[in-house]
Amino acid sequence: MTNSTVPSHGHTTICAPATPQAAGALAVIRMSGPAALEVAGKVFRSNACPDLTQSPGYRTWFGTVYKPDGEFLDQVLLSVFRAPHSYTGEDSVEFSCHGSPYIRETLLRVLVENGAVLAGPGEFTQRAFMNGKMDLTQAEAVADLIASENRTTHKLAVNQMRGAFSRQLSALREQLLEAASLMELELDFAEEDVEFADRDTLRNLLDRLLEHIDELCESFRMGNALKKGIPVAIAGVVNAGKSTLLNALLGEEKALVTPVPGTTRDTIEDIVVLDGIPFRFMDTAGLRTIGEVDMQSQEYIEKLGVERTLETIRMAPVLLLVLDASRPETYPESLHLLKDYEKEHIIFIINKIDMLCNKDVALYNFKKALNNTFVTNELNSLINKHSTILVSARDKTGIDSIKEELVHQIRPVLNEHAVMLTNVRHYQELHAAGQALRRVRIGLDTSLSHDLMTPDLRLALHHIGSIAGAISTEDILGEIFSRFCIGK
Ligand SMILES: Nc1nc2c(ncn2[C@@H]2O[C@H](COP(=O)(O)OP(=O)(O)OP(=O)(O)O)[C@@H](O)[C@H]2O)c(=O)[nH]1
Ligand SMILES: [Mg+2]
Repeated sequence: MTNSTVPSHGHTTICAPATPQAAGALAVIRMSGPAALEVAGKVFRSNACPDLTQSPGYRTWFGTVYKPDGEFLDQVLLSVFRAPHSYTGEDSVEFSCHGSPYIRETLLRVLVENGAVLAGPGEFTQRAFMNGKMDLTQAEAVADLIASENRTTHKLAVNQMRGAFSRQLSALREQLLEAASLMELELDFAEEDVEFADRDTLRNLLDRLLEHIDELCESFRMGNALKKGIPVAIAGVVNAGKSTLLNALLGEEKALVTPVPGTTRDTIEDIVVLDGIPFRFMDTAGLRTIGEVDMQSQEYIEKLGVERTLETIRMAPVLLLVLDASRPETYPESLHLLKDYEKEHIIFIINKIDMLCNKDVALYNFKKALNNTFVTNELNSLINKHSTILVSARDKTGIDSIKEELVHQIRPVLNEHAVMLTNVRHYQELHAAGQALRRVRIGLDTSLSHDLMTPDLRLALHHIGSIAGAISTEDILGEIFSRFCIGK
């Protein structure tokens, strides 16, 4: 279904508070729709503007709001926006009133009594989308912008809102259309056995498209992680000082620390923003091998903790592997973890360094354990790629180095992509488009006739079109806009 078949919402005039439902210095109430100026004019009096319906756009008027019984309610500023030069593309007004819950509620009630209806979540933005003020990715970015809590998520939302992703989608769509027209041209003349489209040209075009789509999909791994903070798993053998390290990184005593091995059973986490990047540090249960155990036993609980740890390590893009410098005999067990989990970002933390007189011994033991665990090639890549930091979590030494290293490793990943996918819907559509295109690509290599490949090409176009909302259903729009706050 295309935009035009989705029922227009423009026939009603909607109103809603745009500021939080709490007392404050000021509150903003916005109203949008064909009767916005007429309804506002019924409750607002201003000597400077006796007839609001005649007001030009981009004007702010000072005046008074009266209740239907003629009683004074508040002195307000009223901003006027005329269609199409408003957020929604419709005639709109914004009341800046005093931030009393009573004034806000009463003003809203008066507007409703005069013909406006209360807006649903995201309805202003949905109207902006319907009226062609923005595409769906930009509308979704508005919600992300409102939710952004740090420099990185703010920047991602702003980029998307300004159309960086939309432009990439347009480029993809154009290339897809080019491929489709090349194929359909051949299809038209199929009976005459003429091959118009040069299959090499088509092949190159598809390769470029796939490369672009894959790069965008790849960016989702970090983009998605960024929204809730990039997960950083703190893992290692029991009693290595993982919880102490978490507390030192957070600057608060969040996790329980005791000398008893196996203290942490559940994953404990919190977010720290480092140089504008949110990291979600996750303390885990210490690793230890536990065989078959009785479900009623204490060990069974520990076993569940270890299983949860392994899952946390699996999903986190960054791993802080904590080694206990006072127990070098546990290094092989910790390092063994790296055989099962291939990670781009690992930082080796040699903890409890305060217990050793000679720090070089810690490094020597570590290198020896690495040597014994890995064959040369693996070892070289491990040592070259990942850094080792000597730490005393107890004395809080080396903590800043860990933070610096995290930013140093992650910043380039964030800068690597011109556009970073953060929205699961966009990822799913792009992934599906990529799969369809890959089938076309295989078809080209196996000399499949074009008429068998065009449905997949059309399918890819459909998925790309869905992202920006050129093709959308009411269900999808409902799902997207219901997540917005009221008044946006
Ligand atoms: N000397 C010294 N002791 C430390 C250091 N870090 C942690 N410890 C001690 O080591 C013991 C275990 O610390 P935890 O932080 O609970 O260790 P953990 O790895 O979370 O342990 P589990 O949750 O049981 O796996 C506690 O007695 C800590 O005080 C350190 O840097 N130096
Ligand atoms: Mg612990």
